[in-house]
Amino acid sequence: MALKGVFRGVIMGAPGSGKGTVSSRIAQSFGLKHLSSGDMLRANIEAKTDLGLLMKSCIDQGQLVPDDVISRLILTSLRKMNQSSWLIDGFPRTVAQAEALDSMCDVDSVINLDVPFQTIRERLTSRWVHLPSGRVYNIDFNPPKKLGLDDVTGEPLVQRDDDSPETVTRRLKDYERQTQPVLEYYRSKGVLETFTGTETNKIWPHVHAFLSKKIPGNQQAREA
Ligand code: G5P
Ligand code: MG
Repeated sequence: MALKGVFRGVIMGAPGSGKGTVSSRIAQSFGLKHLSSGDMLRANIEAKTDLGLLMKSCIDQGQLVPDDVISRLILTSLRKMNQSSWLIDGFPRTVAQAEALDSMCDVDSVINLDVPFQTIRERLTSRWVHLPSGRVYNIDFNPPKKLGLDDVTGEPLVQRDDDSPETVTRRLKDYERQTQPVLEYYRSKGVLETFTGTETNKIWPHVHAFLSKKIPGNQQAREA
């Protein structure tokens, strides 16, 4: 059910298309809460929770975790945010997950980042992440101030186990097979908005302009 004054968004796109990068800009500009399914799973692995231990090999190999596991994790977090505006990154990734989300609430907009696979392959080999916060760097695009260290905490950055070239190939194939039908699902509901390009800095002003029209006026949008 739609809630007046509250924005509920999803950001989609192939692995490495820039969902995390664009989400943090959206969260900063529009004051939305950002929920990343991948960051939540990696936080569980890092904390060695039962869920993390169970899902680690699946994630490292670039396979999707079971629909019921991820749906429970995300919907539980969303319920705690009841009156807030939010943006989910990385969920839903199958039609079954989209239906689970629909059973809880309507989504106002789905932003789809459409980036060529060759561009993605090049990006992911030079991605470095700060696991506790989910902050993402790239040696060419947005390097950390000090090589190998997080800008905010100074803690070490790591490369994700699922960013090896073979695993990236598998993730891109799975995306085509399992996640592209979700785009169709949202297109048929009239909430899908696609942004195509090879550079986040060129895509971002269009995303900003689009959301400025969609997000209720009580959230002050900062300049793109
Ligand atoms: P995740 O964590 O959701 P993916 O595979 O969907 O992982 P990923 O890899 O996190 O997505 P992204 O967030 O789309 O990519 O991209 P990003 O990190 O912002 O950008 C990628 C790199 O490019 C970064 O280094 C960034 O700095 C750089 N970059 C950005 N823009 C530019 C640019 O313009 N130019 C250049 N040169 N570089 C740029 O999911 C991980 C795993 O968790 C499980 C699955 O196992 C999944 O594989 N999982 C789920 N399983 C089932 N269902 C779900 N819903 C699941 N969600 C997660
Ligand atoms: Mg991400």
